[in-house]
Amino acid sequence: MIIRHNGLILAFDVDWDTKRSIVFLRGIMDLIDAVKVGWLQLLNIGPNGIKELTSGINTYFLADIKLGDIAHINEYVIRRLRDLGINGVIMHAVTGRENLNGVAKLSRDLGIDIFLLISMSSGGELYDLNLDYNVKLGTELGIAGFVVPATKPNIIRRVRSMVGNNYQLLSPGVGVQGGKPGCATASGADFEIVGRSIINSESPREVTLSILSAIKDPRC
Ligand code: FNU
Repeated sequence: MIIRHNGLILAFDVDWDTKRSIVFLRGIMDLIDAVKVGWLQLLNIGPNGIKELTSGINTYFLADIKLGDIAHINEYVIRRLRDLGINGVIMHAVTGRENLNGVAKLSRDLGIDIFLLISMSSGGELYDLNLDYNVKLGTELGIAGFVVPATKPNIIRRVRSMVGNNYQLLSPGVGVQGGKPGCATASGADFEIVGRSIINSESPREVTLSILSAIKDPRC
């Protein structure tokens, strides 16, 4: 479970080296509840670099590799990510129960949270056609929560109404992709995930603060 102080997760989509990454993160760590890393880090600083980040910054690290393979590969990846200091992982729902069952159990045993991707901020029409099925699948697997798009507030509301308060809903698509800051949490998400609006800004701290005020006092 991600502890909610501010309701904001940073999508840390950068190809920077670990030193620059750590300096940047230290500048806004008090404003965000988790750091989402993924392919950019894996392909640039690699697993050792990720380990340096998770050791250097005291926060919740969410790996967004949208994992979606057969069971034994999924399980290998989860174990490796755990060794790298990762706390939670985003997985595709589309691979289905047989590929997710074992990994869901393994993750609980290892203390890793699984967040199931069940609707995408752009496209993803096959997901949206099967929303109820995938939500039910997630609740039966015993995962930590779901990824739901800020660009589709009706879907956030629908998923929240289906799962109650027992699951955390993480919502990307805020800012550059069109979601208005504050409106995903106002629709029922626990966290908004924001990347480029913060990272590419001249003053990341100010932008982050303005997103936090929108989350606190949404105008949707
Ligand atoms: P930003 N992301 C997304 N849509 O954008 N994990 C999804 O449906 C999804 C995601 C991630 O637009 C995306 O990979 F499931 O710069 C990126 O890291 O704010 C982040 O959310 C959005 O970044």
